[in-house]
Amino acid sequence: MTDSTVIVETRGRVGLMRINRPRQMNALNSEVMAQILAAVEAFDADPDIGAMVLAGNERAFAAGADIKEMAGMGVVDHIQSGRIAMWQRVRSAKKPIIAAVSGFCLGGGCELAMMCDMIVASETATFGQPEINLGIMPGAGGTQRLTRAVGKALAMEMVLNARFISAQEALVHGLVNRVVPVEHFLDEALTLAGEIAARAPLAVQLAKQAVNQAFETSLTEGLMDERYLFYMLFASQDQQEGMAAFVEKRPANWQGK
Ligand code: CO8
Repeated sequence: MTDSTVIVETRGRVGLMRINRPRQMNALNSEVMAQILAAVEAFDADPDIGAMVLAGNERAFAAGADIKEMAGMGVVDHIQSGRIAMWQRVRSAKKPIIAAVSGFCLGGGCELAMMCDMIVASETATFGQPEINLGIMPGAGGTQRLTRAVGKALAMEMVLNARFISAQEALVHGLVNRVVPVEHFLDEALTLAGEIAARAPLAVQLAKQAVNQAFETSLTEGLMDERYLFYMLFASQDQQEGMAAFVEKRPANWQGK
C-alpha cells in the first residue's frame, strides 16, 4: 500500500502511521488528515494496540497544511468544512501517540506533532510556525500548545517572526522528549511506544488524560480530575493484579480491565 498517502501498519502492540507525500514535503491535505484520523480511531478501538507512532520521513514530518489546497479557501469554507475541529480528534485519542519527527516540522505539521503526547526528534528536525510568511497565523494550536510548551518569549519569535528552532533547541525548551541520530528516530519512537504499550492499559490511558489536564486546564481543575481518575483505577482488575504482583515479587499480567 505504498501509493497510499498514509502508510498504516502494526508493530507488535504499536500502531504505526507514516505520512507518505514525499514530493510535497508531506504537506497535510484533506486526504492525509482523513487517513490519519481514521487510523488513529481504528487503533484506539483495537484492544491489541497499546500505543501509536505518527511519523513522516527523514526529510519532513510535515511542512504544514497543504498551502495549494488552502489558497482558494474563504472563511465560510473553513467554518463549513470544520477541518481544524476534525484535527482535534488526534488529541482525543485515549491511547498515547508519539510523534517521530525528522526534518521539517512546520505550521500545521508542528501543530499535529504537538497534538501527540510525546515527540521523539531526529538531530535534523526543524520546528517552526511560519504561517506569518503567508499572511496568516497558526490555527490548530500553534499559538496555544507551543506557548505552553516553550514559553511566551520563544513562542512569540516563532509565531510572529517565523523563527525556526533546531531539535536541540526544542529539547532545551521542552518541546521534545529526546533527540537521536536521524537513522534511529523511528526505531527510538517505536521502542518507546512499545514500552508504554506493555504497561497496564487502563492506567496508561487515564494517566495520559491526567497529564493532558495539567497542560490544558487550571491547577485546581487538574488536581480534581487527577484525584477522580486515580480513584477510578481502584475499580480495575489491573490495580489488584499490579499490587498483588508487587507483593508476590512477580511480573504483572495486565488485562486492561
Ligand atoms: N503545502 C503545499 N506544498 C508544499 C508545502 C505546503 N505546506 N511545503 C512544501 N510543499 C511543496 C512545494 O510546493 C514543492 O512542490 P513543487 O515541487 O511542486 O514546487 C515541494 O513541496 C518541495 O518543496 P520546496 O521545493 O519548497 O523544498 P525546499 O527544500 O526548497 O523548502 C520548505 C522546504 C522550507 C519546507 C518549503 O517548502 C516551505 O517553506 N514550505 C512551506 C512551509 C509553510 O509555510 N508551512 C505552513 C503552512 S500553513 C499551515 O500549516 C496552517 C495550518 C493551519 C491549521 C490547519 C487548517 C486546515
